[in-house]
Amino acid sequence: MTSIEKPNNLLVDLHVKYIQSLDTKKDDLEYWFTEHLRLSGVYWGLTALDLLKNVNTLNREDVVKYVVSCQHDNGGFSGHIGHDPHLTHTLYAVQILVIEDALDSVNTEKIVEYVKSRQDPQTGAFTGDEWEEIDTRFSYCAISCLSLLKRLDAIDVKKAIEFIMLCKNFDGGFGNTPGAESHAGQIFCCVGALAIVNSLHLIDADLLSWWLCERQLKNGGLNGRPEKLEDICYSWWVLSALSILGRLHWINKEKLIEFILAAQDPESGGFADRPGDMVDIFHTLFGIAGLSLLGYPDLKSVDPVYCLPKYVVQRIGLAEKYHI
Ligand code: GRG
Ligand code: ZN
Repeated sequence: MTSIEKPNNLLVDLHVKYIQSLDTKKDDLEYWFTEHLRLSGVYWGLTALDLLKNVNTLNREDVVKYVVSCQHDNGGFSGHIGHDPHLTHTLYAVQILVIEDALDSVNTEKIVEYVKSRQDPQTGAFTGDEWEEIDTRFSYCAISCLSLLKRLDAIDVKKAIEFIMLCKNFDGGFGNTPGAESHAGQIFCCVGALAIVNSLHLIDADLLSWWLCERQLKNGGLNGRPEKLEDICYSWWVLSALSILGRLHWINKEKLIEFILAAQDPESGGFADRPGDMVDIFHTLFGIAGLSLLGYPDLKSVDPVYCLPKYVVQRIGLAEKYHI
């Protein structure tokens, strides 16, 4: 693609059509290769559609029925029917149900039990599933999920915070486990989780925000750590953290908007990881959510902590409390 062909405005109708088309591609090999990600795809697609003011494009009844079919006896949700439950998919399921205002369609007490069972009482860390991998991603999933269900009382929040703080590095950032390199994805998780449990004071906001705004490259895009390539999804992982820390103005917004818009497919809709690459639904959500954080016109506002439309978070009565 030459620079002349790069889109410079948001192709709303094409994105809606692109997301809608994903539902009907069951003959594609790609559909079966990504079967384990089906529930995530629904979360990414539905959230993107809602931000684009087109939430009704997906049939509510079908969406809710599908989510319900992914719940297991232990309360957790899997990425598709017949797969194993996982904490990440459990959060996505709850997020979808909150968007659709349909939490009453599932057994939420069972979800609480499942999330609680993933916490190690000794360290406060969370495992994603029965394979017991530990990661700050899972701390976020647990805390966000229980906060949406208003059941943070079910876990040891103090211990959960202690584990997250063990993953803090000298550069102000966070890694996936203690001692691991800072990465913007993990930073979103740790800052988001700390925001939910009113512990942003534990972060060195200036130091971390400096590291985050250094992620912007000459082409306007953001990378996830030093010496890495720019990628549209960091428009979410980096910007959400800067937004929670009240320092979104530390990056060049115009250049980033230009970079994000250039990653749209001008023919079939959707966003790629960077201009010229193939689109996918993951980068489509994070391109749109990034633009929403940047105040791009005609988009609903996104909540930087829950990665849900703000009106949805307000509807369930969760106060916006992300102030350092
Ligand atoms: C509700 C938005 C939301 C998230 C749920 C699953 C999760 C919680 C968060 C994931 C955070 C994370 C680790 C994001 C990073 C994803 C990513 C682009 C990984 C690529 O890492 P590398 O090392 O790529 O392959 P780089 O860019 O460093 O080369
Ligand atoms: Zn990416």
